[in-house]
Amino acid sequence: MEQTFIMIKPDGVQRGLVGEIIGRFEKKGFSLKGLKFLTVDQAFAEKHYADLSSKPFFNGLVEYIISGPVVAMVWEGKNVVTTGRKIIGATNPAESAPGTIRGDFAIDIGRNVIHGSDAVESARKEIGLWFPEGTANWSSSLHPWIYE
Ligand code: RTP
Repeated sequence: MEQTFIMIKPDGVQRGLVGEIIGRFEKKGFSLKGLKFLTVDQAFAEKHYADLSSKPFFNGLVEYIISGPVVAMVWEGKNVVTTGRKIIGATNPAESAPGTIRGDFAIDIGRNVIHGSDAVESARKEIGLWFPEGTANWSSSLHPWIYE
């Protein structure tokens, strides 16, 4: 089954949105496969955002991500990468729809609360970076009530 990497950024943690965000993924029916609470250093943040290293906002983005603890998660389910991005909402909260996480809880693009992998291949890379030890191996007994 498909997996995605989701990170609650330092602003989401500081604002007490961890339970709310986990609840949205759980209530949708996705399964939690990995979860850790940690503060990353500059080298790690630069690796995570390596694809954006040429962007003018890169240094500010790295500074923001290392400014406090984050919640790193792996969620699993059918189409979880695409659906996860829909639950999260558009990158710029000015354009994210109400009902999405960013639409409901964020205003500025540089404080947009949460990250979600943008493709199956980047999810695989990000999960490998954040969870080199691997993820939990379990299957929800609710599957027959979520999938036909
Ligand atoms: P994310 O990786 O965090 O899920 O975000 P995304 O794919 O929706 O957006 P991406 O273009 O990959 O940008 C990564 C993060 O960089 C910050 N950003 N700031 N100041 C700016 O113009 C700007 N643009 C992007 C955001 O925190 C964005 O989530």
